[in-house]
Amino acid sequence: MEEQGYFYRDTWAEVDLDCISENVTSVKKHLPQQVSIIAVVKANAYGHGDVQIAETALAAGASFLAVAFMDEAIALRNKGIDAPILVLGATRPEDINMAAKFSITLTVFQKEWLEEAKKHLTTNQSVALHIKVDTGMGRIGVRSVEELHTIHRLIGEEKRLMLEGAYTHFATADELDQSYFQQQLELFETMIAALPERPKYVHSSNSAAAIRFPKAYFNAVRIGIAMYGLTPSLEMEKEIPFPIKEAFSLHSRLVHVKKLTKGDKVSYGATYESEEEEWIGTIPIGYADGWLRKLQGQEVLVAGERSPIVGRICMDQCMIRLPKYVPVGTTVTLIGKQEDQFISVNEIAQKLETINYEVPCIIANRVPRLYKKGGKIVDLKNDLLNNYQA
Ligand code: PMH
Repeated sequence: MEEQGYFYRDTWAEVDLDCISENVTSVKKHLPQQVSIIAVVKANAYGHGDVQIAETALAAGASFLAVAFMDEAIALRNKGIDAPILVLGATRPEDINMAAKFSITLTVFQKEWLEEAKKHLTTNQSVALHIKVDTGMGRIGVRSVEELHTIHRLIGEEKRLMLEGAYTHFATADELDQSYFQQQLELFETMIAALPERPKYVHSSNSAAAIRFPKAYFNAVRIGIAMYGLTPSLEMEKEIPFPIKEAFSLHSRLVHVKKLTKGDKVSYGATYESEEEEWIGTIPIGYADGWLRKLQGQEVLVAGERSPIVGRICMDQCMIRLPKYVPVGTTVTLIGKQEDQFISVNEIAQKLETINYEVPCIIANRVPRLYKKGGKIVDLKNDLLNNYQA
């Protein structure tokens, strides 16, 4: 984008910040008062926009943020976020001074990491740490009481290191069969009990566990997908006792409309052939925007009706078969609502044979995100704004 808040192509995503806020509020109401919410805003807030989601979540009652990498935490600091931020993933041990500089909480996941990090510590400032316990996710984390004790001792020996938390992550909290979850929870309880003292924050639950398993609350939960209004899995959809509202929608506009006659072809490979007179529209979104070629055949909404994507999806454009003549400039909704029709993130995920988490994440940065509050787009230059106001 040339200028902040301006863009020159009619393809955009809308993120309804009121939905984010309501989802956080609903989760908060569902939890006992002493349980803090850690809003998971990694990967540009699952593609929704890091700082906008962070600010909204904090205003709605989250007290901590979590990201995957220190780069994401520093980006939030540079955008003015001063709430505590936990880096869930591995940070290079030699970068520990950056964590001190930006007041970023790091994850300790192995004793060797901690030994290395301590060697690199040159700052006078302190660094807060959460110990990650691997109870069965098998990704990163401490796997024995012995290692946990060593880590506790190594932290205790260094005044600039502060043990602030301990956590684990469930592999199957969204599945109906609870046996593996139960096993992980029990192991986590054993590991926490083995610590000489309980750190300030003990947390294990993702959205699914925070919705379903009060016994796994400890005193904080890490909420990602539910905050965005998406279900952790189709399996447990029915178990969500409060409404969650999808915040993400995706739109474009017709840039070209034409009538084809029988036998005319559309797109690479000339694989689509019109069977009769057909109105075909072109929209400026393609696989480089994350609208992947596998979405050929997926329907989009035009003038409140479903229209299929026909022919191969190109890098920056794709074609749709219109129900009738529709003028250039008409809004096409690829994800979201039009009149009484709705294309959910889950519908797109199903077509892509993947999970809903992936969908907003893969919509490229090339697609500008517009933010809605009170049903209106905010933070956009006035002359553009008129174009996008519902
Ligand atoms: N905590 C950790 C450590 C995570 O990795 C995630 C999500 C969350 C909390 C939030 O989970 P939720 O979105 O289900 O609420 N991590 C990932 C992941 O690595 N792949 O998909 C989701």
